[in-house]
Amino acid sequence: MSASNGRSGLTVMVLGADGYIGWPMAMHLSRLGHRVVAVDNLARRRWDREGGTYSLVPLRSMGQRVRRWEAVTGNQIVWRRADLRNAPAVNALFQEFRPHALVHFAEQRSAPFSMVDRRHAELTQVNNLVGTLNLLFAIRDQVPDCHLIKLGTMGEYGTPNIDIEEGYIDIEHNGRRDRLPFPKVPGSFYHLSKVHDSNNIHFATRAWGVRATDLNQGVVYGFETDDTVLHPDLNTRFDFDSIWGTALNRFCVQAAVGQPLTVYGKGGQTRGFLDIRDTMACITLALENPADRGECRVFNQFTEQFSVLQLAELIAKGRKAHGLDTTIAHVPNPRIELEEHYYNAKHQHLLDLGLQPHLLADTLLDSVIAMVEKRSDKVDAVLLEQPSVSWKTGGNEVWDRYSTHKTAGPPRAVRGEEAPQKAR
Ligand code: NAD
Ligand code: USQ
Repeated sequence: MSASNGRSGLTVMVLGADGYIGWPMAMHLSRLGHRVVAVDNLARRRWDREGGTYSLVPLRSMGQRVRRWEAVTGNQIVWRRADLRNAPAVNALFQEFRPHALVHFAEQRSAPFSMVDRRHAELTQVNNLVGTLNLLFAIRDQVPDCHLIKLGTMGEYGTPNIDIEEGYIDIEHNGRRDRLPFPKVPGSFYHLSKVHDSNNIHFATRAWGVRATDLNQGVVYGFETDDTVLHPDLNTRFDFDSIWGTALNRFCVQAAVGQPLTVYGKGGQTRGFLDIRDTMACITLALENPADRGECRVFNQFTEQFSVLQLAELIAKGRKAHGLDTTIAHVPNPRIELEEHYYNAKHQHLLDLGLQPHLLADTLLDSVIAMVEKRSDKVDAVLLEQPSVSWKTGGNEVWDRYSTHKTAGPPRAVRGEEAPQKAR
């Protein structure tokens, strides 16, 4: 790859850089010496306002974050507000920066949000598919050598009763053999959007010779990286509500405020999990070892698999060691998913590239719980405990109580946001 002739100094666009993973990723790559262009349309701050949700850790605006990053480290991150659905804006970004690689986080990523109603399903799939298509066309037309590193999800596979391979499976059928994309049976309109993205990306690699790495990531936990801890202005978001908060992060908050841990149904739902610091490492490995032209490489990006009940029990055991009692509540499952099933997903490719995982440890759980304890007065108990979206009937009375606007309309300005910048 002409572009990646060294381990640093690449121009990398981090798309979705205002998000939970995108912001630490932008700092991580900047620290490694890459020229980072951070792009986001701040949709997520708007979706928070819409649903009455918020990060437990206070967030600075992107402008404040990049200024603080430069003041603390001397490294620059270029910040651009742009919407990936807007093809001219995407093309303008490519013209201005001619990226060697894209790290693409910029999607609507909540399964419950995608199940609120028809409009949210549409918003999710249009946002995610159109954004990714615009990137693929910009690569084809402007920087064909650019490496697309795309965040997919382990949930694309669902929970089949066979081992889950990394992207592809060798099949023998009626005496003939082929290597085909692994069958995918996802469990929400959000997870489906990732499958559709994967198909589009795979097609673009075959049709145009695009180089792509599709990272099927598991559920991420934790909130601190080597960079977020440098200054409170560099914090990333930490969600705890039932729409945006993910299982382990939510259980830590519930433990910290003394509420029961909300295991949905029997709790045998098994998923792949990883520490946010390992997300940084995996994406860096993908960047430094790019896919070939025309290759659609798929890595399963997680380090350990647990059932949600196992996670709850792990936390309860850890709290017991501190003399504290934690209750586990089996609440009615708002989702349609198997609560007991076989699960064995391969995740060898990133280990082969050198990933050294941070396995889930009591110390990590203790540190997350300690952070939450300091902010426990900021936790809204209803958002924490009561699921607000049912897979069968959509947004329920909790959604109705907290949501601020229920019909589609122009985005409202978010306090603390800067005026939209035109992608030049
Ligand atoms: P997040 O919601 O915190 O961040 C996503 C960011 O993308 C937000 O800042 C949002 O404003 C931005 N965005 C959305 N649509 C956009 C658009 N059209 N144009 C520009 N910006 C846009 O999500 P996250 O938790 O940081 O997840 C990042 C990615 O990783 C997502 O694609 C998600 O599907 C994937 N992922 C996340 C997890 C997890 O546990 N958090 C696990 C597996 C995969
Ligand atoms: N769950 C509970 N109790 C809770 C919350 C969740 O039992 O309080 C269960 C869910 O029913 C599900 C499992 O925990 O079986 C995971 O749910 P989650 O909310 O932690 O994660 P999910 O909805 O799958 O989505 C998250 C991210 C998404 C990412 C996905 C990775 O929001 O962006 O794609 O994790 S994966 O699960 O591998 O598809």
